[in-house]
Amino acid sequence: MMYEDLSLERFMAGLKKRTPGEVEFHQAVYEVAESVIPFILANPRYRQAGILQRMTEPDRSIIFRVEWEDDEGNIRVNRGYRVQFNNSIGPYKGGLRFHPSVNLSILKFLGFEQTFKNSLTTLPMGAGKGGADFNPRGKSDREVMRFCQAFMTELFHHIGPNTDVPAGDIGVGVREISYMFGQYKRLAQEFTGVLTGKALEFGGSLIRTEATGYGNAYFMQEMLKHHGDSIEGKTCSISGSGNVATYCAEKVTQLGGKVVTLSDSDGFVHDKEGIDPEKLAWIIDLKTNRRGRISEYAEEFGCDFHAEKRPWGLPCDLAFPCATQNELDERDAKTLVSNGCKAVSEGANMPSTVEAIQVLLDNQILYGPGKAANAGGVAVSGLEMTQNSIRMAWTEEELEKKLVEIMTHIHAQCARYGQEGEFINYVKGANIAGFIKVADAMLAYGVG
Ligand code: NDP
Ligand code: 2IT
Repeated sequence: MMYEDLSLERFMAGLKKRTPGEVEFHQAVYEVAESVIPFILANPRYRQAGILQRMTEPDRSIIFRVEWEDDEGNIRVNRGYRVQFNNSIGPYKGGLRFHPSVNLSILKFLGFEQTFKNSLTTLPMGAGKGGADFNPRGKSDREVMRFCQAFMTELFHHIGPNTDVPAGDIGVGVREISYMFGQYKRLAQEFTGVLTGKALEFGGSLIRTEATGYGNAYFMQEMLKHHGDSIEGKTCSISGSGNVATYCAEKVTQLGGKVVTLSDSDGFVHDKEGIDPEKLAWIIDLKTNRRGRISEYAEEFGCDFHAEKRPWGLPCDLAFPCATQNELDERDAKTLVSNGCKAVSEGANMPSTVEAIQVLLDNQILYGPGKAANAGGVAVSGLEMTQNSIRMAWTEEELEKKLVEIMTHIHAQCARYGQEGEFINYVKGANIAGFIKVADAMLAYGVG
């Protein structure tokens, strides 16, 4: 494609031709291209340098075999990945996902989103994403350990504290990071902060576990504050019951909201009384230690469980999708709007479909896209890297203050580039603000 021909339709047609079948990747690029192409056309230096074409091709994608032995002595084979997307503004940085659905398209969408998210944090982090089609569900600790070690035995060759710094994502929490860090340390024969989300005993940062969920609640608070409102007294629906969802629930409750739902891939619980801190502690224990199902909450606390359903059909003031991609579709968005929902803040990556986003924007719902609203997690990962480099650990108060400052700053950047009359289009704002820093660095480096 000639750069003078840059239009959304032609750009997407070219991308789809080069990456057939990568539907999640196409979706993530479309959402960015829609807002960034008009900006590029207004700023010809980006167009002439082919920046968007270059940004949508990862620096490299590494795919490898992971072989391990289960508790019965069977040899098992999985596929491991690391997509190193863009290191223009810092080492590749982004999570590892262990889930049976993992494929190249999903990791490319996540790595692409990470480029803009990491740029928005203002910290010096490039973008990457990786993982495996390994399903941790039902596996023993020893099986998870053997898998993590086998995975790291190959990943080891491709990462390093100044090269690529992975962290957690779906199916990868502190247990998995610890096994992988241990294996990296054995192979490298040195102690370096090559992963973030580590346990506190060996270089982890306070607040990292909580950061994505807390950051998402703070982003919602900031959107509401900017429009003369607050979380106080609001009925809140949250999906997911993992790392992001549970700490989002914790902070939303602290900020005065009433959380009435959480979910997992089997369905959602509806607790009309609100999920208070005591009940939430029970859920965190259920999910991180006992590794049970959210339906057990309904049995324990006597509330409703809706099997195979998502929480968006219930009336709520605020919605926080915190489970996975494409978990909120056009119909869900219409239901939220007709039930009077005021704002949606995404803890998950790309939880809303393109059609759902359009419904929310058309109805002037305050809509915080994941790359802005969930950036608190990777931001505190960046702060973990800093603490590892200076060999110091900051206090919880210092870190939470920095997290709040970063989320407030991200909101301000979105407002700066997304203001449309009275309305703030946070999608446009996040995409353009995230784009500029990376694009300018790429321009400065020249081509080659
Ligand atoms: P966890 O593995 O801790 O929790 C994931 C939750 O989402 C679980 O409740 C899980 O249910 C549910 N879920 C996962 N896949 C599906 C699916 N296909 N359908 C329905 N429910 C599903 O992951 P996180 O909380 O870390 O991640 C959640 C989201 O947040 C992801 O989109 C991730 O990319 C994003 N994110 C995470 C960050 C982090 O720091 N961890 C940072 C920024 C974004 P079940 O147990 O039944 O599978
Ligand atoms: O999607 C994400 O931003 C993450 N999973 C966190 C990445 C990180 O490096 O902390």
